[in-house]
Amino acid sequence: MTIYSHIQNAVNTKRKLLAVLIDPDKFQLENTKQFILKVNASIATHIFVGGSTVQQNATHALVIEIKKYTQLPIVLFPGDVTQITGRADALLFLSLISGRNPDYLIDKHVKAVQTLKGLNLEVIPTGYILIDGGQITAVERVTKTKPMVVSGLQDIANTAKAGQLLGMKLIYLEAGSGAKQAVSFETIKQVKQDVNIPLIVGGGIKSKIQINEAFTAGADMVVIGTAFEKDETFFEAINEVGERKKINTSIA
Ligand code: 1GP
Repeated sequence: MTIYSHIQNAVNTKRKLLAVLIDPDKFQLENTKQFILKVNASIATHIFVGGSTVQQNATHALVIEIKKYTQLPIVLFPGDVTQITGRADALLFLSLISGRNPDYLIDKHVKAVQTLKGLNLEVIPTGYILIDGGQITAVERVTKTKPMVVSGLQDIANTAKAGQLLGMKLIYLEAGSGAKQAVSFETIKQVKQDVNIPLIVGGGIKSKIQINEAFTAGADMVVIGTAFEKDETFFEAINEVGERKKINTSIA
């Protein structure tokens, strides 16, 4: 079974998913074992690897190291073509549909094709929507696109719907790593109402209350990076969010 069908399956059976995001640029390779053992013992269901700017080969080396210690699916969340490695299980093929920069709408994807040839990597087309999180984040800086304004609820939902109609398999609502304000309850709710593909939400989520709020609003998967980077005791805190219901991670 593919990573995507596992996600769909979780959505259909109303199981919520949680991804721990590891940015190779901010992570010490020698900490991998102790960090991943904490991930394994938590309610996390996926490991995402990626960042806005990552040194060449750092992602590949990190994914190999992570794989030694976990059965959880490793999904690439790349800021750039150089972050693609066949050692991961899947790739979020992100098109930044909230922006109008052709580089992040299609050009990076064209450049990725040569790298993807011959790799046994599940590619999941994902509509990536940057929403104002109260400060300028790395995504905005690197992609040179403006985030969507929080007040434009219907615009955000229409953007997500357009992504679905273009054939994208996931929608990712992103407030930006370390955002002051996470994606709002109303935004998640509106998008969930208008699209019927799995919905990922990330950026600035750093408490159990916020995780539950995102899930209640309609997020199928929540992504958290900074909160774990800053304080690994957060792993224990989130375990009270819900019972661990691990999805079957075998890949057909
Ligand atoms: C960023 O959505 C992710 O791309 C996670 O954000 O680092 O704020 O958890 P945080």
